[in-house]
Amino acid sequence: MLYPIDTLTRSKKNLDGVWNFQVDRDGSGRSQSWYNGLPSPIQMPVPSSYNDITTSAELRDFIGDVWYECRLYIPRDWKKDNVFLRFGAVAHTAEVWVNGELVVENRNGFLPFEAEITNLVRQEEKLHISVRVNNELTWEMLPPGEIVTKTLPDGRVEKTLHQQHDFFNYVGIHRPVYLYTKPDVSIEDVVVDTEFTGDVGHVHVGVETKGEAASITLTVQNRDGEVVAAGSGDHATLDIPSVQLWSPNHPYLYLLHCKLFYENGELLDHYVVSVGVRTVEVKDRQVWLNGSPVYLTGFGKHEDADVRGKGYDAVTNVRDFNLMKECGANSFRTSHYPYAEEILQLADEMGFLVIDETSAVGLLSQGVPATGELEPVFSNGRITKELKNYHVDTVRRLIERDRNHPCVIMWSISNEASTMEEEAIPYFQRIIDEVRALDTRPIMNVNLMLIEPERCEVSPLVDVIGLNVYFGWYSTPGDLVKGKEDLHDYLSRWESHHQQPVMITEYGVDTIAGLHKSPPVMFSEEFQVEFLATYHAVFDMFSNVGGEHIWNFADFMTKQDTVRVDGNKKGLFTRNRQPKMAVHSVRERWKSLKVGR
Ligand code: BDP
Repeated sequence: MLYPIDTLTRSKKNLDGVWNFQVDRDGSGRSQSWYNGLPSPIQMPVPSSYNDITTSAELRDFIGDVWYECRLYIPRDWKKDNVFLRFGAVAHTAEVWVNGELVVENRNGFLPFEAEITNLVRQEEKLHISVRVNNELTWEMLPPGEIVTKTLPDGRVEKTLHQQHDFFNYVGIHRPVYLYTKPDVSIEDVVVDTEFTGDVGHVHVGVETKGEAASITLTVQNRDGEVVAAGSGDHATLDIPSVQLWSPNHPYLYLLHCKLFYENGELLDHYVVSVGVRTVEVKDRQVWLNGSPVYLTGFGKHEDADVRGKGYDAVTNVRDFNLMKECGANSFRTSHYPYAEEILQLADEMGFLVIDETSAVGLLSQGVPATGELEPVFSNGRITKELKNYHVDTVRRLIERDRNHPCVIMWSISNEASTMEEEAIPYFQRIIDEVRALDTRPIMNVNLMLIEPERCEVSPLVDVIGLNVYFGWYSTPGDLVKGKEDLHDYLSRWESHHQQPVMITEYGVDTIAGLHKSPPVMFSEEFQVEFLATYHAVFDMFSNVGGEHIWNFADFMTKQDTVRVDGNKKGLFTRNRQPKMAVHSVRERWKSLKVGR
C-alpha cells in the first residue's frame, strides 16, 4: 500500500483536526446505529491518543469501544477519480463506516489500512466518516494481552487489562487520516532495492500496475532536479553515475519518478519514491553499511509524549531527531511496534539507521520481571496458531510498508520472547521464512537478560542478536561492581556460543531528573552517568558487540505500578525532551567513537 502523495495524477486531503468522539460504555453503539451519527459527542483531536485529552480518569483507563466521526465535502475536481480513505494507524482494532456503510475492519494498531469509497462519494453532499475503536488486547494479536472481566454485586461488569509490556496502552486514531485519489489505470506498488559497483549506483525497480498502460517510464532525479538515470518497463535497473551514497552523515536522497502512459502519450499515473542508494550486510560479526563496518549508537524509543500519548506529532519527532543528532546517535529501534511512516520519512531525510520492530513484545510468561523464573508459553498452548498468523501478517504488512526506506537496515521480529523453549523454533522459523521471502535485510531478535545464551533456541536462526541488559539494576540493584561482572560474564557467554554480532538493544536505569546523590544511588542522575559508563567500558571489551542503544531515549508513560513513578524514567531525556546529566558523557563518547571501533 503506497503512502498517499500529491503528484501530477493524484491528490490527497488530510483529515486531521478535531473530530466528534463518544465513549460506548455498554458497547451498544453498533446496535443503536451510531455509525449514522453520535448522539452526544465531545471533541477529540486526531491524530492523538484519547486517554490524556480530558481530565477524566475513567476515560484514561476505559476498556471497550469508543467512536469517532467527522463530516466533510469532497473537492469537486475529484469527480472522475477513484477515492480512498486511509488511516495511518488506529489502536487497536477499528471498524470504519462511510455514509452508514461498513467499508473496512482492521485488527492491527500500528499499521495502515484503507478502503476504496469511490461509490459512496456524493459530490453535493457531505461525507460522513465514522470509526469504532476498541482497545482490548487478546493473545491472538500483538502486542498480546488479556481482559479479565468480573461482575460486581450491583451487576456492573468490571474489566481489567492484563498487558505484557510496561508502556501505557494508549489508544485512538493515532496517525494521519487521508482521503486520496488514484486513477483507473494506476501504479499499485513500487519496490526499490539498491547496490553499487565502484562509483555507479544501481537502483533495481519493480512496479506493480492495475489496468492497461501502454508504457512505463522510470527516471531518477538528483537533488538539483537533474535526471541522472532513466529506464522503462515494470522491472528495470537504473544506473546512477558518480552516485552519492546514502548514510547517516550524508543522507542523500534521489527521487524516482514512475509514470504510466496510454498509447497516445497521455499520462495515466505518476508516483514518486525517495531513494537512498546504500547496502547493508552482516559479516565477520559486524553490521556493514556501504561496505564498511558500522557501530550503532542511539536509542530504543517510544512513540510517546505528554498529552498526545502515541498520537503522531511532527513537533516532537523533529525535536527528538535533533536531540539524537546532537548527542552523536546514528540509529534507533522502533521499540516495540512499527512507528508512523512519517517518522521513517524523516529518518531517511535526516540520516538515521532504523531497526524496524514488529509489535511482538512480551511473548513470555505474564508480568515477568527482568529477573526470576520464566514460565513456558510456546509449549503450554498460550501461543496459538492465530497469534502466529497475526505475527506473519504483521511482518508482511510491515515489510510491504517500509522496504523502500533507506533508513531501515534491519527487521526486529520480536522483543523479549520466551526463546529458550524448543517449541519457539517452528514459530520463529515461520516468521523468519516470511521475512526472507520478502526482503534481504538482516533479521534481529531481541532477548531479555534471563535468556541464557547456551539455551537460546531462536538466536541461531537470526543474523543479529539483540540483548536487553539491566545487571546492577533489576539484578543486584545498585551494585555496579557486581553488575559489571555479570554483564561481562553474560556477554562472554554470548560471544562464545554464537557467531552473530550482538547488539545491545537496551541498557539503562530509571533516573529522576534533578535528583542528585553523592555517592551515587539508584534513581539519581549520578547513578545513570555511572551505570552507562560502566556498561560502555564492558562493551568496548567485545569486538562482536555491534552497537549500543540506551533504554530509553526519553521518559515515557507506563501503566500505574509500584515500580513506576509517573512512568518509566529511564530516558536520557525527560518526557518533555530536556536533557538529563548523562547526556553530556554519552555525547562525548558517541562523538569520539570510531564508526567501526
Ligand atoms: C525491558 C523491556 C522494556 C521495558 C524495560 C524496563 O523490553 O520495554 O521498558 O525492560 O523495564 O525488559 O525499563
